[in-house]
Amino acid sequence: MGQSTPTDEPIARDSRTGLADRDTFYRDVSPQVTEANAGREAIVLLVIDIEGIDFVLRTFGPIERDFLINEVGQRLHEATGGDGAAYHITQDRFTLVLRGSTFGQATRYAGALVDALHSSFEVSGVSYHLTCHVGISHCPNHADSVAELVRASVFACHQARTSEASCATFDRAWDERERHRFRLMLDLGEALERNNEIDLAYQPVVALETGCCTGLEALCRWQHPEQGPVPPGDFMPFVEQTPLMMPLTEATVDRALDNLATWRAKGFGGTVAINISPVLFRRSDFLERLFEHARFANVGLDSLHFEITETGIMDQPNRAAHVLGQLRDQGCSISVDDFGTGHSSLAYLADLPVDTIKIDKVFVQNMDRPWGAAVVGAAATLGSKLGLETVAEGIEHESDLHTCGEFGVTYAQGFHLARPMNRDAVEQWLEL
Ligand code: G
Ligand code: MN
Repeated sequence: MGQSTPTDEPIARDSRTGLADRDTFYRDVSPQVTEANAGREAIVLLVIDIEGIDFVLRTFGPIERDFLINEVGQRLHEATGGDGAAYHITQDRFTLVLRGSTFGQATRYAGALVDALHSSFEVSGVSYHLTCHVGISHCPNHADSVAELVRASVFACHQARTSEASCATFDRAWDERERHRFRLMLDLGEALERNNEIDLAYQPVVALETGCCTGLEALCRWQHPEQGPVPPGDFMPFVEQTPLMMPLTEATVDRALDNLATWRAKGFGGTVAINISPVLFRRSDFLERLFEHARFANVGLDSLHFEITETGIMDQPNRAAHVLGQLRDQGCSISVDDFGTGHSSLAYLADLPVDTIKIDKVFVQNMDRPWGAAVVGAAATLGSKLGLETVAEGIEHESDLHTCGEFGVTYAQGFHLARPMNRDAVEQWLEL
């Protein structure tokens, strides 16, 4: 008695919840992690992320927010029945530490916590529902430090949110995938600065009636110095979420226009098509920068074609219509890419400033089935009624050309006609 050891120190309480605070959490859990690492008592960390607290702060104010947090803390405390130690570590985040627990017990606790927070809260006389996600991780299985254990459980919360589940256990493979993507994005930033790893492949588009090539679609290829070729599907969806989308598009436009200028000088009369991500429509300088790049190239803007996915257009139809209209005013032509796979309002298509519909390959490759034939036929008819041209993508057999011709499709693209090719191979293919 009288001798003060760390565990005798007064526990810092969060004045809003009555639960122990973040400093106490780290102080308590550090020795438990050391024990677990030494092969003694394992621990499980549950992180509970609450959504909706900030809404209460901005709608009702800080007093109501604190009242709500206090209620949440009380429910968590009651739900654990004193078996685990609950802490309040940030405004929207609580933790529960379970000692010697198995995953099965942890999952049951997580379920109990979710249930406890499920029923509504009274805030200023209003009945209010919160959403929560619980992430679970284990020491020593998933982490060997408190910081790493917190990271693992927070990551598991993200897994739960992404998969629309209320709770999830840390998944190392998922974590590795996200880290890999993150490293790829860092590498892509450097690759764009070095300007020697991103190359373009070109895939011809051919007029069905004449068999002549009227355009080339530029497709990005990334030759990673260590990993070799990275398929576009492995990096494009993630680039869209970063500021790298604009420099990547600018590099593509520069390269494509530079190549096209050479081919035009040798007698090629077609266009070059660039796939544009609709996230760029939100940049106020998008068009200005694009036109600036085109001015430096030795070809007119009417030789530039842009492809935008149906989903990309329909996610922000007014903005898309505005940007596409400006591109068209400058002489560029536009395709709706992957037509048929998105949620398209057909009425909207009639007013959209576009020239061409690219019918998605999933339908073209299933024209021997009633649904494939129905979509290709309907898209061709729709195009012709609206005064739009149609391209059938993914042509892999001679017979597809014939069927598309019968439907009245105007252009075709696919491995049967030509695979995406590098610059030299395209020149040979075009016989320039
Ligand atoms: O969505 P978008 O049209 O931009 O997709 C182009 C992609 O389709 C490219 O990666 C290209 O390699 C691929 N592709 C082009 N032609 C064919 C084809 O005939 N069959 C298949 N399976 N893929 C193709
Ligand atoms: Mn495309």
